[in-house]
Amino acid sequence: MSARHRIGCARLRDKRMSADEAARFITPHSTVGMSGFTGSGYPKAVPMALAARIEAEHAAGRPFRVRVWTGASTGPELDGALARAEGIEFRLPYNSDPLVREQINSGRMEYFDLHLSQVAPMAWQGFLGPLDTAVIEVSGIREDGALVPSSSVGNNKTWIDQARQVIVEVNRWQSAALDGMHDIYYGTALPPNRVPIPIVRPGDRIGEPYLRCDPDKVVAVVETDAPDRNLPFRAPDAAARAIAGHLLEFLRHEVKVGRLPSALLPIQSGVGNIPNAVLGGLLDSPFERMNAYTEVIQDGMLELLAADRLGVISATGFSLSPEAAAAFNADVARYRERILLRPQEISNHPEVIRRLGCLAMNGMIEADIYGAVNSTHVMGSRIQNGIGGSGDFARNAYISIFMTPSTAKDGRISAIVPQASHVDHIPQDVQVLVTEQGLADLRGLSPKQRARLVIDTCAHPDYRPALADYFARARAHSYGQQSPSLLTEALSWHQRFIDTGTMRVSS
Ligand code: 0RQ
Repeated sequence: MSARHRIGCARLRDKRMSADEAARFITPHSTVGMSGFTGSGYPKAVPMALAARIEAEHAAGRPFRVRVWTGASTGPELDGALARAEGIEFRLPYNSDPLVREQINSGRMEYFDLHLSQVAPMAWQGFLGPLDTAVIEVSGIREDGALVPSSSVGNNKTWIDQARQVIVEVNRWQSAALDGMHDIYYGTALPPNRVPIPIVRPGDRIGEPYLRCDPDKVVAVVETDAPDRNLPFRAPDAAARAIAGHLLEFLRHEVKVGRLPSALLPIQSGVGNIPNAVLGGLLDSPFERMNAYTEVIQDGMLELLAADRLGVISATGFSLSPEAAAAFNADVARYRERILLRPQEISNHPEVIRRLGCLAMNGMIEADIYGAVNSTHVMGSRIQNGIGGSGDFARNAYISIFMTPSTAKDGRISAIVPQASHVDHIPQDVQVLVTEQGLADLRGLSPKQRARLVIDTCAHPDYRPALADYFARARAHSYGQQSPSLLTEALSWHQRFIDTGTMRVSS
């Protein structure tokens, strides 16, 4: 495919260069805002060239690290390559790369984990500091220099606006038919000038299909032809199928008693195999044509769209298996009218989520008996990924649902604990907990009522006696009886795993 076809703007065509040349615009200790959201639409060539340059500088004894901002997680060519080169000094707002995780947890990298809807507003407010360079993957450049986004939007609008200079990667692997799918809203402002976001249905288009970009700011255009990360999904195991089953039964019941319409309310589904299994379950469900207002489109969402079970999906990026990505790329035109990719401050906007009444379904690491949820920190201190959009959706959802297998690490750890070792979602933001053991509907229950239900319904039978024993003793000896707690013991529950490698306790 000719450059003319993808790069319509003659001025920007003249700025084409190699990734190595483009990476030279990035200087040590500077801040780089990269595109990318859950492995889609991230730049692939410039970060690798930057990593090679950093390695060369380190080999010559010259320190070289940068601050990296993105939309969410990226891929091995970005986070992986830069971490391998020991090139990231500071990272925000979400990461799932194992090398980056290791460097954060060993204290070698600073990580600012924040609600995904708040990244752009914080950048506008100036709290994140100046942005030196934006590196943005697009699927094309129009004659007037406007950018056609690729498979995610994330924070691209903000990075382009705020950066001193812009490097554009034009990726031919991304389908040209993505043109027209995006909805870039330029109406956001800071208080006191904020106005309502005019979305009243998931499919409402309120913005423009392209990213505005001043061609004078563009210092380099790099052509690529490389796939998104596209990790395969595990086939749902028995636990994932059981969780999906409990959840679908719950939703059917809510429809039956008139608390949900027969097409449900717009669904939001988090990342991971269990949310994907739930989407698989919706394929055969009795609900009428549904809609999704979510942040990531995974395989299960596309299947629902293809089967006409979903009408419209509003999101900010894709997270597909290689097969689903290939199938989607071959058939984008078929989906274009029914998928909207928006900036993440809109896909995750609390006001819109609250107005639409989303059904939020997210994974978790652990929940305590009162319904506080830990989504981010294993044993209270090791970051797994980050809060991502789970907080944006959980607090504002019509029903906020969290799910996990009842045990982790081959049964050696209970995902239901006396007290969460770290709290991302307070009990008020957690209405339904689901494990393969069962579903606890916590709405309208006091903390003590919640505790009984969570222990009896969600905990694995191996851990129920110990949890029930803890709760009984807390009832007898706690300082207060609203949320009975034996503080030292509650936290030593976690310490037991660190000391002995198992949380199993005989009761
Ligand atoms: O460890 O990697 O060593 O095997 O944690 O666990 O079971 O693979 O979990 O992929 O479903 O992710 C919460 C992380 C769950 C995810 C989380 C260990 C376990 C394993 C991962 P290993 P699984 P999943 C929209 C919404 C926050 C962001 C979010 C997440 C590893 O859902 O990142 O929701 N959520 N965004 O063994 C000790 C426990 C454990 C445990 C699991 N209780 N104790 N270890 N593990 N439970 C999307 C975005 O925002 C972009």
